[in-house]
Amino acid sequence: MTSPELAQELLAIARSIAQKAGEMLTDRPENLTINQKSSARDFATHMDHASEALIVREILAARPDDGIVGEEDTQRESKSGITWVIDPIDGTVNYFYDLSGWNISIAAKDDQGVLMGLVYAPTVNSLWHATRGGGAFKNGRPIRVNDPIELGSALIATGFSYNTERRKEQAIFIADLIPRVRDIRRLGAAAVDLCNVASGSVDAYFERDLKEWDLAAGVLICREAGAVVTGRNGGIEGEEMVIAAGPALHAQLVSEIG
Ligand code: 2AM
Ligand code: CA
Repeated sequence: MTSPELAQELLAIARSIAQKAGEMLTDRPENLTINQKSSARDFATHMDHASEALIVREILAARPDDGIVGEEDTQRESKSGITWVIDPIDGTVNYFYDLSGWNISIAAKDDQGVLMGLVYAPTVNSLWHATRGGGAFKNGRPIRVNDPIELGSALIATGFSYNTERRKEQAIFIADLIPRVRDIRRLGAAAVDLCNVASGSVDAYFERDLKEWDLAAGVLICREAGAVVTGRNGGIEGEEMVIAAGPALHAQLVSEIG
């Protein structure tokens, strides 16, 4: 099977799983049990765990030899060369408060990187997907990043770290940036922030301290939509910052943030 064929097969599996997880999560229980992680702002609900269990069960039913990395502790070695990278709820704080934008992020990677990425956000009726070399789509329609955009007319999404010291630095940085851009958005779900760059609903996004499962699907979707996505130093792997925008604005942001 060629890579594009395999990517389409993985996409079909991801789409069906995301739909099932989306239905389960949309049917919100009255009470959510929380387990706190690094701070009061970093927690998982029992629905994060239930969603991950559903996604893992469905992936293994379809492709038992694939590896899986999931935020809520799934770690399976791949025997097939394909590894899935999943965030069962991205934007858990939004989910907890019943705010829109939380999403299910599902990516699959091979030895050359991410081959397929899908982000499903039922509360905003949006499903973004991309395959490597195959373009990016929102609800089945091709999407393109906004470019060229000047810093002064840019709508920029960002997020704040769970780490208290880092939040203070970020607040100071934002105070300096706000007067020089169109406006700032803090929507609360990294994968949707990236997808919003891809489909032109914001002009750029930057955030620190994200993990592989926050980024895997959204970064491919952004790049396939023509965005440049890097850290401060030009890469992503191992970098603590992600900056996503059309080429012109990306270059301006790298010099601002760097
Ligand atoms: P989560 O909901 O899966 O935890 C909030 O700014 C966004 O960033 C959410 O998508 C959140 O994902 C993600 N995030 C992941 N790691 C983070 C961290 N260390 N600090 C802040 N946000 C983080
Ligand atoms: Ca999560």
